[in-house]
Amino acid sequence: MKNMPTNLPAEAKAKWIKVMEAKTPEEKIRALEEFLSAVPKHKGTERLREWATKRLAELREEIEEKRKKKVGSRISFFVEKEGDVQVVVAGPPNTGKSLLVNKLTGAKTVIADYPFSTTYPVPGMLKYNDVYFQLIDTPPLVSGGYFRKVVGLMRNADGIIIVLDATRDFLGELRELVETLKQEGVLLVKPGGRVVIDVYRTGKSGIRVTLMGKITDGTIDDVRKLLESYRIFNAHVKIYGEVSIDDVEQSLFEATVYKPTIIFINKADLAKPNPSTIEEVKKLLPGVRVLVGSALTGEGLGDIAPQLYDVLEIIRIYTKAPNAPPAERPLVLRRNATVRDVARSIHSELLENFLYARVWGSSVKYPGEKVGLDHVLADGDIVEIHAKG
Ligand SMILES: Nc1nc2c(ncn2[C@@H]2O[C@H](COP(=O)(O)OP(=O)(O)O)[C@@H](O)[C@H]2O)c(=O)[nH]1
Ligand SMILES: [Mg+2]
Repeated sequence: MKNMPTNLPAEAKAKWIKVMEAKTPEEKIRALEEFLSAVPKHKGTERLREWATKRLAELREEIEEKRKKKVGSRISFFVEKEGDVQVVVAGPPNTGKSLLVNKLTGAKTVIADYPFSTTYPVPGMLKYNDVYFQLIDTPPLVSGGYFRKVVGLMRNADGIIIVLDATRDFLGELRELVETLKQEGVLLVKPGGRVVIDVYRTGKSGIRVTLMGKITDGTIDDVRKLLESYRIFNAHVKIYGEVSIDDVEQSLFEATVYKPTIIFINKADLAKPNPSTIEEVKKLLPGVRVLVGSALTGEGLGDIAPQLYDVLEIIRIYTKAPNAPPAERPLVLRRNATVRDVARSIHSELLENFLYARVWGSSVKYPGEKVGLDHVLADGDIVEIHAKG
């Protein structure tokens, strides 16, 4: 998936922003079609055109699934996002995905001792530490069948739990799975260098670049120029690890995504997985959490939520209005979130009229300290925003 956009004409670049800004699949299709028509047909743009065409097909399917859901059909692949974070539970056939989701959330999944018993996604809710995790049970990840649709769900999710079966050759099955997912542009391991770009439709924030690593062949100003060539003028670019200017451009196309992942080796009540095989799993997926347990007996299930909390880098922020108690439900953000992220998630006007914030919690030196938009918050902080008017 590397090196997709190559010397796109200004006209095509300017159309890409419309794709990024599109909110609904319908808007996205229209924008993508327009973008595609502005991309010249030559060798250098072949992968990009292929990718865009595939994406169009996926979006059309998504609309079709949504329509099915509306007319009341149970067999729909569309899952409405609910709760704070969405986690897709996926894996080979018959590993215990449905039983796991059922045990963790109480969702009425279909559990059966034959493969392909699950034919459409079923969501359930898991609460931990005031955070609501929407877990989605899915049909098996095998080629053909529902494969592309499950991958689509994974792409849209915040995280993934891969369920394997300890009684089988789970390492071999995982190897195959990791390879196919990579070909689909879904990475389970955090890449060394990573670019995350949040593009804002409104506001006058300009282009902010947070460097938590290094740009190998350019400067922050080059990043700004690159984005401006795509007519992106309001965005937050976060750079982790070592990246090139080309990597920044690639990240605009979201062709490859990284999804924080947990591996759950299930059915430990039937077979204890070999420690050396577990080591192989860890070698295959460096940094990915590997849990062993049993959906049947409940062993290891209690570790899933805390591990999700950790790999998803979740922090909870409790907002409050002046002279009022903090909100009961936290705002769920990611590590390194700032007061600006809080203001923006409440209301864009709050950001525009921002004066200062007061913060209670571990990110400040004393309770109620006054801070600005760039203050980095910590898990459990209470934030009170003061604005004009
Ligand atoms: N012994 C045992 N059986 C399990 C466990 N988890 C699931 N199963 C059984 O494995 C079969 C497949 O489970 P299911 O949840 O339908 O798997 P899925 O196809 O991955 O959704 C069912 O007969 C389950 O009862 C487990 O931890 N231990
Ligand atoms: Mg199932």
